Amino acid sequence: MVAPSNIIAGSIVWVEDPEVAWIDGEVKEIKGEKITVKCTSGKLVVRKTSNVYPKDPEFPPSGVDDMTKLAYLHEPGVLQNLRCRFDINEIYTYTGGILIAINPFQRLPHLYENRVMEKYKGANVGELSPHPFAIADSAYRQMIKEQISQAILVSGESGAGKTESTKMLMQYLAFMGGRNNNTGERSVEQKVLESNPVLEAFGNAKTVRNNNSSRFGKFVEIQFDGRGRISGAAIRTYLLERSRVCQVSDPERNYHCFYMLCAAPPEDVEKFKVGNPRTFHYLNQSNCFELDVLDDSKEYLETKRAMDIVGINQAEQEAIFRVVAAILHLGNVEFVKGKKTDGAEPKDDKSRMHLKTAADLFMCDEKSLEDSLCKRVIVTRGDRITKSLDPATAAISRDALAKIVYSKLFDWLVQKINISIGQDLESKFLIGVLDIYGFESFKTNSFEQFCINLTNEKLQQHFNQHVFKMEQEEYKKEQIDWSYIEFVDNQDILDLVEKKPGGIIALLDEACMFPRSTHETFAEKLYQTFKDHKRFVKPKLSRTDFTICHYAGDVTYQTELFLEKNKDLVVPEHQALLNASKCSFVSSLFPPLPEETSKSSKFSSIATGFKQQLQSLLETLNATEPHYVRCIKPNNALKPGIFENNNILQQLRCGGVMEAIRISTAGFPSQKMFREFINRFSILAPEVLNGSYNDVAASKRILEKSNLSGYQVGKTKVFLRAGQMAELDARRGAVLGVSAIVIQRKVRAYL
Ligand code: AD9
Ligand code: MG
Repeated sequence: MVAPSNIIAGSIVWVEDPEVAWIDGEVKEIKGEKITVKCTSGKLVVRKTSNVYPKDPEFPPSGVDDMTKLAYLHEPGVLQNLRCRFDINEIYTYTGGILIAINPFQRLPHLYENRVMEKYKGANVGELSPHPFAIADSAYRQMIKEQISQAILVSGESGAGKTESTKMLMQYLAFMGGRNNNTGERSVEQKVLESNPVLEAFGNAKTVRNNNSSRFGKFVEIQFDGRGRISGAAIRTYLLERSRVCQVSDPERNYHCFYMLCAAPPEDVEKFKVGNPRTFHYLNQSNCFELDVLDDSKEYLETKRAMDIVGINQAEQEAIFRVVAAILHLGNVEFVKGKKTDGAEPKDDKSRMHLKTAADLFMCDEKSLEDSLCKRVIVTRGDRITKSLDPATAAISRDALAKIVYSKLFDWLVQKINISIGQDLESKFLIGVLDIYGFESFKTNSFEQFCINLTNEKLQQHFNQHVFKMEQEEYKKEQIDWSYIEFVDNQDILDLVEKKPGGIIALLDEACMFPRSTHETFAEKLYQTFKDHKRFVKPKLSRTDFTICHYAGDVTYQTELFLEKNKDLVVPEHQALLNASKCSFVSSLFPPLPEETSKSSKFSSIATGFKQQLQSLLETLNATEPHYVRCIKPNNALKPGIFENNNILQQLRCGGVMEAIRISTAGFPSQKMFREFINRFSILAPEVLNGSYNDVAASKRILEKSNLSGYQVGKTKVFLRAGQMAELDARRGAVLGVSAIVIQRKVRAYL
């Protein structure tokens, strides 16, 4: 490849740089395929022509609010634009229809005030600065106008700002669709908004990546009546991280609610028999107890207030916190080998005391609690034999009880909120907002990452289908000349994971059903089955890991805990114990099981359940018009003002932003029906309207006269390249004598 004609000696260009991703410099020499560039860092580098990109000499110092307006739309240009904007606290930027949101890691209250919402109400996308309010407004108006349900999909890695963006979207939708009610009763939208602090108290925790990390996925479906008023809502949650309840690594924390309860007013601390969080094993495995940004005692009261609003009454609140406290005490029960038998028993008086407190709080029998932790009943050929567990197994049983109780508690909260808000079964359409974990690739990746990355593959396919396939199909239908742009379809990865029979999940379920399977036999089976699959790799140095080549990069999974984590099993002894609780709340969490399942403790698969949940989510999404918000985390220090180029580029690639940019430049972002086009632009060639005229010929004539190039005329529409609509509008504006700038601004809505 020779140098692009616009690159000559003296040109200012971008070249790749290992540290800052892209650096600018001046071309010193061009020799065949090689270009020598003097970088602004002072370094002289030689690069292949194909890796050198022109830098826009006229680049506006504060960037552009839509990437499609960049004169040179390439990776370094995109990065430079985001950076310029970030430096002046312009954290939102469009890429055609996608909103890119960079986490500022500082409060920017002026961006989210009520008067800002007022401003966005009814404004066209593009008329005002990019903003989640603009996306929510456009979804709302499209719903009303076209009478179709909408979805806003918020994605990004942990700490990128998904939950904060989701809250703004919900706040705006509540503002648009709220009713003025004077009945004194809480409105649907109030309940919807207040569900956030409740779910965050029980489902969020401090992690290394985010001080308020959501450990579950969430889809909030806001239902509207025929007049566009909120009439109901439903919250669906996905896969709460259970292991955190009994296992926390420094410097992370357990779920916020545990610390809140320890910081409650003295009378509550006494009532629930809690105290210093440092005294609880489930909390003191980490040295982090307090957060600078979160006052646990204030949050306790706030959470209770929010619980009031969503319809959780005082008695229920008391039972909920009693269960939270019981879990803390349960965690402090340690086991040793008994003196009389080999079976486990509580280690000492302290452990006995915690066991008693846990039993009191669960309102169940102390001895039964001890037995459910230390013993198992085995039924063989009709005989019931009681077997004692060794201390290590008893500790595992204790943790299993804590996890299942907590996860049932969380599910109860979600269900309660849903009942209290109320569903509108007659609702005409809905707007769904999805806040779900982004792609994860860590040093060690387990079952959770496997499920999270499956989610992302599914959503990526949805995104692909929407942005790419729809676009291309439209071009095909219109029979316009269009060299198809390549995009990586990920159906093969989905097949590898999901196919039934034979996919990874199916093999995992099979392994879980055979008592003699281990993670080694599971891994071996994967290696045999997928040895020729191009998305599956057996890492050279491991006997039990496997690598999946995901759309966003390769991830190696450790199979060690896959089998255990996939089994959604309630130990029958735990079930029986809590079902017998004198507290109706606790016993309702463990309703009696049907005869059959309680006997055989039938295996139920978490991965398969999750796969079905995703399937149903996708079905909902497929019936909606999607909108996308891509959140970006500018640095791993979680600090304001730091913009890490390489890190950000990686996120733009994983989120499909670079691909979307490619199609919008390679393709035709502006499309107009002939009639509309002529109505709008005949002013540029008034002669076309003389006598009887033909739409195609008239449109062609207008375009020819405008001297644009690269556009296409299809069967029913005119297809314009990026920026051409603005160009035509500016000329139209000039003819009309209207300020071209105003017109251009309006035109962005069409891009
Ligand atoms: V996770 O996958 O749940 O771990 P999220 O949800 O992507 O993650 P979150 O919205 O919780 O991230 O944002 C992380 C933190 O960044 C917040 O607690 C805020 O302190 C900060 N943040 C995010 N967005 C904004 C914003 N628009 N303005 C100010 C923000 N601060
Ligand atoms: Mg979150």
